[in-house]
Amino acid sequence: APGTDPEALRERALDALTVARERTALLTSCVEDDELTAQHSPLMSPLVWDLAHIGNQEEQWLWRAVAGRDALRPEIDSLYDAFEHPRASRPSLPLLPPGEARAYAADVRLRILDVLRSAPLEGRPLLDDGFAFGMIAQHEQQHDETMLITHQLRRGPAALTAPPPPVSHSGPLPPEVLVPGGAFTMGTSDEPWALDNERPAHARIVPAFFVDTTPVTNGAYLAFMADGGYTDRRWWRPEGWAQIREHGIGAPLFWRRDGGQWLRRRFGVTEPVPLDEPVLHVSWYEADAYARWAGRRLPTEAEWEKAARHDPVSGRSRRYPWGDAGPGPEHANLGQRHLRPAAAGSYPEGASPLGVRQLIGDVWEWTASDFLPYPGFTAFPYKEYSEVFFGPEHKVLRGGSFAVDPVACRGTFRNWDLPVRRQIFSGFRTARTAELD
Ligand code: AVJ
Ligand code: FE
Repeated sequence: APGTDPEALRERALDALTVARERTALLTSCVEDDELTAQHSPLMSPLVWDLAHIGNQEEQWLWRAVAGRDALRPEIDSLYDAFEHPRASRPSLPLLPPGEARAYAADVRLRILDVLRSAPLEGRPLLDDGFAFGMIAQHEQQHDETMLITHQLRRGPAALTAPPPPVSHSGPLPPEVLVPGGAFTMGTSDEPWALDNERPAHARIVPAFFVDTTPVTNGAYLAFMADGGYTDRRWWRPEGWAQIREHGIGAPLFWRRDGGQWLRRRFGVTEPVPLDEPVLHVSWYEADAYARWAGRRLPTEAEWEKAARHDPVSGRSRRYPWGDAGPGPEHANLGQRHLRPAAAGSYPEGASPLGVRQLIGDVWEWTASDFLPYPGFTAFPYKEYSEVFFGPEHKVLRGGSFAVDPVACRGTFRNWDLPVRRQIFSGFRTARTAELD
């Protein structure tokens, strides 16, 4: 298993925490302080809330739970408790102002670097393999993605820039790939920093199915739109139909029609919608409607994971589609290196054994499945990470977007959201059951 050597683990934890903090610093320093306290969208927290929440979560888990120390600022805990205050109400809370929020997060971090130098990385479930440090690095990176969503919703000139993804297309691809039927191992019991909802490993029988080789592109999605997809009730779940009617939705979020062409706003820049890029900012209802229009369906979560992890030669499940090695820039579009998905068909080196591309990175992929616990699930270390969200109201997303850091991305990683959500970096691919003969 990666990192049984304690010094290597310490190094890995230090690196993960440092990378996360550099990203947090970028996301909270590329705009003026008054923009950190502003409400850019009622869907999101002010950026300064995320910043202090990151520090507070680190204090609660690493300073108090791991190191056993007393609370540094117990009076602020409730301000940064996501369950006490809905996002829309956070701007009116007496939040720490930007300077204090930065100083608080930095103070916690200095203490934690000290804790990390001497903490035993075994002997307690929270410490085994440095889990708590990995969990907190993943937590910070998840909020960094949330802050990037806030940046995308923010009006005004661009605050962030990044080069476009590399062009790595290798010629025409088959539109779909057959994944043979049979059992595979879903979830994990030995990935050191896997979160509670990814555990335990268990056998799943998945009948044969076809899955799209790449995520659905803007060009394909435009064909659905041109065919009246948003005005034909046949394709829509009743709740999805109600949402598009009520809000007058007729295109992915951030799109705007300009004469004969579609434009999109992306991090402060307006540009023509690129036809070969995976569609982004669609709800589960839009993904579901597109799939029905195409005579297909969304893959189940088990199908997605089998496509991403099952090696038909060895019969075992890999950590990533390309193997067990962590993601490099040649494998996947991750880590906010680029502020957009790469063209469909990119990253040939990141393909699965059967040739499915871009399962990791680019866009979060909606699946057909509700967010439910695996058999044998135990909440760890707290019920509010996963358990309180289990149920039919949340749909699972898989694979991670360009905004996900590698530390919070693997073949087993599970994300979830409400089916109406569109501001997240969400896209999808479709599937169909392989008919038996
Ligand atoms: C797993 C992305 C749905 O952002 O709501 C952050 C992650 N949990 N702080 C979220 C999370 C607690 C979570 N998601
Ligand atoms: Fe959080």
